[in-house]
Parts: sequence; C-alpha cells; structure tokens
Amino acid sequence: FFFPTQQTVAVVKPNALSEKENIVKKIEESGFKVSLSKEQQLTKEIAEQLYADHKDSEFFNELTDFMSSGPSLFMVLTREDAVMGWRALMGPTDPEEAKQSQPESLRALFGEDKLKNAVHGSSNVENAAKIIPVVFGEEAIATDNNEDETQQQT
Ligand code: DGI
Repeated sequence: FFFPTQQTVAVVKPNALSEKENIVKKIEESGFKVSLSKEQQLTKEIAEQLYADHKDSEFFNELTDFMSSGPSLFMVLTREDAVMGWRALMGPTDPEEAKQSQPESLRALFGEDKLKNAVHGSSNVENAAKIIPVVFGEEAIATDNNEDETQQQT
C-alpha cells in the first residue's frame, strides 16, 4: 500500500520546550525526517497566521497569546503520509482523553491541558506549505523540496 511522501509542520509548544529532546527522539523513531528545525519565540502576528483557521474561535486570543508567550520549536517533518502520521503521534487535542485512549501519544505524555497540549501539527499539506516560508523564509521552499533518499539531518 502506497502513501505519498509529504511534509508537515510540527511545533513543540512553549510549555513542552524543556522536553524537546524526548519529543524529537520519538519523532525520529516514528520514521520522520526532521528536514528543517528552528527554535524561536513567535510574534503574536505569526501565531495568528499559524492558527488562521481558528480565527473565529472563542479561544483564538488565548491560544495566540500562549503560542507567543515563549520560545517554541518549529520543524518541517518529511515522511510518507506525514500529515496524518504526525497527528496520530500527537494524539487527541485533550491530554486527558489522550491518556485514556492513546497513552503513548505525545499529548498523553507531555500535555497539560487542551491549550498547553505540548505539540501542534498542520491539519493538511496546504496549511503546512503556507506557514513554512513564514517561519523559515521563502528560500525554505526550494531547498526543502530537494528530496533525496538519505536519512541525514540537515
Ligand atoms: O489540531 P489540534 O491542535 O488537535 O486541535 P484544534 O484544531 O481543535 O485546536 C487547536 C488548538 O486550540 C489546540 O491545540 C489548543 C487550542 N484549543 C483547542 N480546544 C481548546 C483550546 N484551547 C482552550 N483554551 N480551550 C479549548 O477547549
């Protein structure tokens, strides 16, 4: 059965940055290549772009405040079926639910509550493609699409 190679954006949220080594280890053990990686504190504006699909949500302001409250780790992950695969590794939005249904997921292991749930992932390849140049710069598109078969980290 064949799944296309995809890229997704993974973010270690500010509350879980101290666990970044453990989280990256699990990411690599799950077969993802970390194609790009950057630690930075988001501006409120970039946090709003990251969560643009939630702009009408009642927690949009709280969410974008939290995401810009301290440094987070941004990564571009490359793998077959990366978007769904990364969402599966993250687990359900609510860490309490994750502990019940998927105790090995990252949100079960490192999440505190629905907001401080340790990690973010793009919901589709279009959203990932939109935020990559915002965080990594326009040149990221050309270099990052340069696929090869090695698992070396760049
Ligand atoms: O894609 P997910 O992160 O799994 O979940 P989502 O798209 O439903 O929500 C996006 C983010 O919004 C989530 O990671 C944290 C925040 N959020 C979701 N539900 C709640 C919430 N924040 C608060 N304060 N309360 C919520 O019920």
